[in-house]
Amino acid sequence: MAKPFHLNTPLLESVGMSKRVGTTVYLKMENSQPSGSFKIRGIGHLCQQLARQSKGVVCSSGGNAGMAAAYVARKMGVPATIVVPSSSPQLVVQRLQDQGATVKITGRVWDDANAEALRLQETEGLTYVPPFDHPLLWQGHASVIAEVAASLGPGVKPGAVLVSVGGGGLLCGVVRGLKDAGWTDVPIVAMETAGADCFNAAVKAGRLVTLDDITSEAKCLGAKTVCKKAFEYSRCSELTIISELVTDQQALSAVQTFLDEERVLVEMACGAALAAVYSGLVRRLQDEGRLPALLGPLLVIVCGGSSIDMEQLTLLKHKLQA
Ligand code: PLV
Repeated sequence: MAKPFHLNTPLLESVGMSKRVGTTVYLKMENSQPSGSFKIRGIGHLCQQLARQSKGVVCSSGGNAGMAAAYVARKMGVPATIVVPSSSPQLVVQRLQDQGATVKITGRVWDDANAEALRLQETEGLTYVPPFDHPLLWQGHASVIAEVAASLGPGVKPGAVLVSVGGGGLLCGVVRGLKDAGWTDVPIVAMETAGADCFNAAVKAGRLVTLDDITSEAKCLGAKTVCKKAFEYSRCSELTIISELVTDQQALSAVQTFLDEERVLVEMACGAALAAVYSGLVRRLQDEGRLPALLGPLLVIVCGGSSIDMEQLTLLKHKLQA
């Protein structure tokens, strides 16, 4: 098999988070991937399988899937077109262009950009790279859990895993990884922000739900419909997937605390998962008996994200904390 594009990222113990939760918290630092997020795992794998002979790839993205596709395409010597909605900040457009990609801005939300990417696949004969809904992506993302298992060593198993959910690709990859490791009894806490909550809406309704709009500032969680596989996993009796929401303010506040305590800047999509610790949600789930009171090590997938810098952080602070 070809050498993967992703790195084996550090697994760090967080003293600050461990103190809050009362058990050891491990951070899987996907922010340190070359493209700035976990997305490169799945997208690198998918492109190695599907884009070798391609005349070009086209990816619809809130930003980070695009960053991964642009990076991988550049390394493979294939042109990349990334379609983003107008809600993606200018800084990510610039970063995509710096990776050598052609950027097209279409529509207001990711679903609009995706329609355009699918059109370009047809009219231009480009290889379509989906951001979250493909078995090859999930297979690639599963490597994150395999690495954690190798880092923790035999006999150590997480008590729970914290992940952010946008379209559900990371969630599906984590489930696959847990299955491969023989860890299907490990509960997953699936985090979204209110206003970008297509997974939570589906879990509550007992069917796939398409949101009217994305009103959260966590734009990279902004798919209107979660992928079918993620929904199916939520109903699978072998798995425990707890779907929870935080507010934009909680996600942003988590981004700031994480920057202060861990010295790492991530975007709000990632802040949604971090907020489960900082807002006391994990403690509440333990009090409610939905997570064990005596919890084994908590694994937080620090999914990362490139749509953030100090200017964007200040802007979000003014917008959300006014
Ligand atoms: N972002 C996708 C989908 O956007 C994208 O195009 O970049 N954390 C970060 C930093 C992300 O960028 C994403 C997805 C997620 C978490 C959620 O991953 P998913 O979509 O696989 O559930 C609309």
